Amino acid sequence: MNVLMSITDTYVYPWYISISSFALKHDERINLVVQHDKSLSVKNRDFMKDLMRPFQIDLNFLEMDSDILADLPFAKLWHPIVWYKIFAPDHDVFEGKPFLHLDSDMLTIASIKLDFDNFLNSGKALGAVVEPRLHREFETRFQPREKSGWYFNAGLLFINQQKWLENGIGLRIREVLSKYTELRLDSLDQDVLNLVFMGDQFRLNKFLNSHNELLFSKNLKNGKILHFIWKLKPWLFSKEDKRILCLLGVSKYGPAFHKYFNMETACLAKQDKVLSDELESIRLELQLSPKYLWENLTREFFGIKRRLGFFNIDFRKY
Ligand SMILES: [Mn+2]
Repeated sequence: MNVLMSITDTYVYPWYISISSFALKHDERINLVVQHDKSLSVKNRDFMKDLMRPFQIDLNFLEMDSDILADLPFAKLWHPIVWYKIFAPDHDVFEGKPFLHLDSDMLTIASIKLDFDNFLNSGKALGAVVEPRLHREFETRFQPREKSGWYFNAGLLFINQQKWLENGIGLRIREVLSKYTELRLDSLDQDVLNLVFMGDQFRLNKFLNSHNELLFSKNLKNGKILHFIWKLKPWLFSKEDKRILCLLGVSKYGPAFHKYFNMETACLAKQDKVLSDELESIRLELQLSPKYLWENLTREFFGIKRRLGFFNIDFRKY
């Protein structure tokens, strides 16, 4: 299984949760490539290698050159890491073999078997999960072709690199990035991909990318991979974030969310001191088995209170 992820220094911690939970729930050996630039230090790269030792993961790094954005003024307004995943297939990442792209804000909560066969047989360059929340909005904003149609979330993607190159997707991405000057602030790369594909993508099982916003719907019961979309990331919660969440009207998720996540967990990605203390504790725990790591650390990272459980998901089983 070939997996691609992109991160910066501030995402080492959630990245670890994402890939370790994925590895523990997926029994094939993982060939992992992490895309990064200068925003991921050598020290952290070494640390990530240490973290991966207990797992069936071969970790390699692909340092991206931010010059790929040089002729795209709009793209340069955001951190280059936003765009790296959409330019990845233009690099020889996995010797032309199909691969999975995984965001670093995803938690694999049930056993998964990722079957690429149907996707490859479809002849499509991209496989993704529908994003119903934004679909209607996308239609009005970008007026895609009549017949086409469904907006996808770009957190988990199947990529057929050969088809991607054959169809000149990289060039079309550049065209879109030159044409549009204003995209949704929180869905930049996702909007670009949707504009390029316009519905011409393979539809993956929705449970492979269950949004945390659906935490309280039936979907999560069958969810396999939970995606902490937008700002609803437990490791980013600070008092200010909570205030913003309320202002933006997503507070309806608040009370139930509070019940399962400890909202007082320090903002780990933002507070270096806390982050380094936590990382040090992981180092110590590394002497223990992956099962132990999952059993103890993952739960704690997400602030899930043991006594409360997590709907029908029994963390003790993992
Ligand atoms: Mn994400």
